Amino acid sequence: MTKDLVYHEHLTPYTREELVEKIHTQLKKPRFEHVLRVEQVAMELAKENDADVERASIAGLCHDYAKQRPDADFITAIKAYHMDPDLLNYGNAIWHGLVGAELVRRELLIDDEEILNAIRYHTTGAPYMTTLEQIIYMADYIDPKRDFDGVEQARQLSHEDLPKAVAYQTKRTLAYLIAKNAPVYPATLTTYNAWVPQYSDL
Ligand code: DGI
Ligand code: FE
Ligand code: FE
Repeated sequence: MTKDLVYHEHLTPYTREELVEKIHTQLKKPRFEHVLRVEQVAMELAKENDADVERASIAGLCHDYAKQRPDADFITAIKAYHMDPDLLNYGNAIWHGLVGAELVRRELLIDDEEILNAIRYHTTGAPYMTTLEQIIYMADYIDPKRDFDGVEQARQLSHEDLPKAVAYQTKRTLAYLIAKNAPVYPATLTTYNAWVPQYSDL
């Protein structure tokens, strides 16, 4: 059972129960329940794609760890950890993954670079993503409670052809941002160029 998972010690010193408790203190109920669902979907996708189910569980649980932190925490972290100052031109949507991964590293004592990258890239994607990173990117998007135009197609693709699902989400998200005149973080465009043009039928 997921509840009793004890993670390998090189991934985190905590049991799943302890990690869930720590995340619980950071997130209000709807967001907390979202991360539990994302964990379950991520574990399913990990089994289907021969990826590490433990890493999928940890990354699923931690992907939105920093989502409800005040802006000031992110601004402090960007400066303290000498991150790209261009980040300061964006907001929570971009910070909670890219900067949030640094908070996860320090506060949840997770050192595994693949888990941290999965958290880092879960919103913007990246030109190269491992299977686990693709899984977290998709699991977040297809959370069973999400209901938006295209989500069924995204769910189907996620189980049939993971890289194509990544391309699908990337295209949809960019189109959505453009439609509402939102600023596009440069990594989102880089992800688009790396994943989308190879498909003629998305
Ligand atoms: O944290 P979640 O709500 O579970 O999901 P998420 O981390 O994938 O996305 C958060 C939001 O970020 C979503 O509404 C889309 C938005 N987003 C994705 N890429 C960009 C972006 N927003 C801006 N401004 N620029 C981007 O490049
Ligand atoms: Fe997120
Ligand atoms: Fe999320």
